[in-house]
Formats: sequence, structure tokens, C-alpha cells
Amino acid sequence: MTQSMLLDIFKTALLTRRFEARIIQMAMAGEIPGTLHAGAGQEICQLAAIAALQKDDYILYGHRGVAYMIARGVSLAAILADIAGKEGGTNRGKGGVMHVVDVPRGILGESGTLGGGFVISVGVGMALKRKMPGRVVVYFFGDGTSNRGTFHESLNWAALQKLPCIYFCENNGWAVSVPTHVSTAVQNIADRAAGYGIPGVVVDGNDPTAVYEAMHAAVERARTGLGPTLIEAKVTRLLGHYVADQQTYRPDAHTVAAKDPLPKLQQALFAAGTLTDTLLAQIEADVARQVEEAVQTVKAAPLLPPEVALQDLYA
Ligand SMILES: Cc1ncc(C[n+]2csc(CCOP(=O)(O)OP(=O)(O)O)c2C)c(N)n1
Ligand SMILES: [Mg+2]
Repeated sequence: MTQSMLLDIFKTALLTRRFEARIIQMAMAGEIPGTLHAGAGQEICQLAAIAALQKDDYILYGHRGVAYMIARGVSLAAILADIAGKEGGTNRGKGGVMHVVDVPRGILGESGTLGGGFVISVGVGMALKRKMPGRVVVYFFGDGTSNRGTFHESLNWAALQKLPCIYFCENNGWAVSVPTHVSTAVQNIADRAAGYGIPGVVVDGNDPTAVYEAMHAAVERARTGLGPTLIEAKVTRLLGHYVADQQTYRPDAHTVAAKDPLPKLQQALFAAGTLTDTLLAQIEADVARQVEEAVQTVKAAPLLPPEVALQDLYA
């Protein structure tokens, strides 16, 4: 990765971090009805993975964080409006953060349940293979979600059909309050790839270059018709499962901040001379302005009228 790519990732990660912190503040203050599963600690990994994609590739995501949408160009105001139940959201304020959907930007969202995206990704992969060869779909999901039956049936079919699907597991060691080793029989989620005859790759999710390279190889493989790859990035969930989680179950709740990859990337950029005090101050000011503009836009937007709840329903 070039320094310019790393700097872009740093800027977007910082924007995501500040934006999410503001959303959490609003949710805790009761200013918005929605909630957030913060992506803090996982943003750099998510952004490095997306950097290996083209703009016309598709993504499906789970529920943790908003970096995916910001990276694909969804406005902060549209994301916040979805969480706040306001007009102006990508889903007209109905979906919360889990259902930010922006098809022109390649964001296909998530199904109603975690792990539903595996099955959807197979359908998308079949459509791409037939109608849009050369394009790929990535499903970002968590370690806990990999225990759904949908994981196994989908990876089997995607592998058999050599679909252009990439399965990207963000293993943060937790599914709500359940540590991965309590729920999962294998050491690495990526070990399961062997069961489907596809490559399984473990990467350090705190290292953007390692994530980018693993993703780049998976994308090349998928684009050229060789089929799926399962990537597992080991990441750190810095905050609770969701906004109000007290994390009483978590032994490292007070020490986990030391594992934050964002200050480490900042230091690396300083060491390379890419970042300076002046530039950092400019970036921070720009981030603060963008976040506040989005908050003010959404505060001024109307709440959805109740009858809208019955619109756009399909059965
Ligand atoms: C099918 C299904 N089962 C359970 C839940 C409730 N649930 C929401 S988040 C979550 C944990 C997910 O853990 P993981 O996949 O590791 O993602 P993380 O939250 O760690 O990012 C659970 C069990 C759900 N939404 N859908
Ligand atoms: Mg998890």
C-alpha cells in the first residue's frame, strides 16, 4: 500500500471513530431512538479490505460499524438519519445501522438476521457470474455469525460453483458476551475453508497492509473465475457489543484500549513523514466539521410519520 492509501485509511478511520462516538453520545442522551454496534477498533481492517475493491463491486455487511458505508461514499447525514428514524436515510430512516442499503454504491446491506447475508451473497454471486463477469461480492461478518448453518451451505455452493464471492470474517473474539472459544470448535474460522476446498487465510486485522494484500489476492482469484476465499482478520472490539453494554463479563474491558490500531497507524504515518502536526490538526478540524454538519442536518430533519412504517413492505 502506498503512503497515500494509508493516509486515506487513517482519515476515514478517524472520521468513523469520531462519528460513532457522537452517535453513541446522542443515543445515551436519548436524542435518537436508534442504537449502534460500534466498529471502534475494526475500522482500519474494514477500510483496508474495501480499498482492494473496485467501486462497482458489491458488499454485504453484518452490523458492526459504519466504516463500510463511509468508504463507499454514503453521506454521514444519510447514515445518521437511518439510525435516528428520520427522513433522509438510505432506507428512509427505517433500517437502523444494520440496513443501510445503497445499491448504486454497491451496498446491499444485511438480511433480517445475522448470517442471512451468506445466502444472499450466493445469489448475488450467481447473478454476477452470469450477467456481470469480473465483478465480485464481499460479505463481512463476525466470528459468532460464522456458526450459522447458512455459513456452511453458502460456502459449499459458492465453492462448487466457483462464484465470485469473498467471505471476510472480522474475528473480534466475542459474540455479544460469549468468547469465541466457548462457541467455536476450530482454532481459526479460516480453518473451515478446507471443508469447501477453498483458500482460508488468517491475517492481523490491525495491519492494513496485510489485510489489503490478503483481500487483493482474494479479489483477483474471484474476478478470474477461480471462486471464493475465506479471509479471517483477527481484530479487537474496543467497546461493548452495543451502545449501553456495561461489559461486566469482559476481563479486559479496562485494558483493551492499548490494542487500538488507530494510534499505531498515526504513529507509523508520522514516522514516515506522511503526517505532520499541522496536517493532523487540519484532519481533526475537518472531521469535527463533517460530523457536526451531519448531526445538525439530521436534527433538523422530520421524524417519519407513522404511516410510512406500512409502506415498502413485501410479503
Ligand atoms: C440469527 C441471529 N441470531 C442471533 C442474533 C442476535 N445477535 C446479534 S449480534 C450477535 C453476536 C454476533 O457476534 P459476531 O458475529 O461475532 O459479531 P460481532 O458482534 O462480534 O461483531 C447476536 C448473537 C441475531 N441478530 N441473528
Ligand atoms: Mg465477534
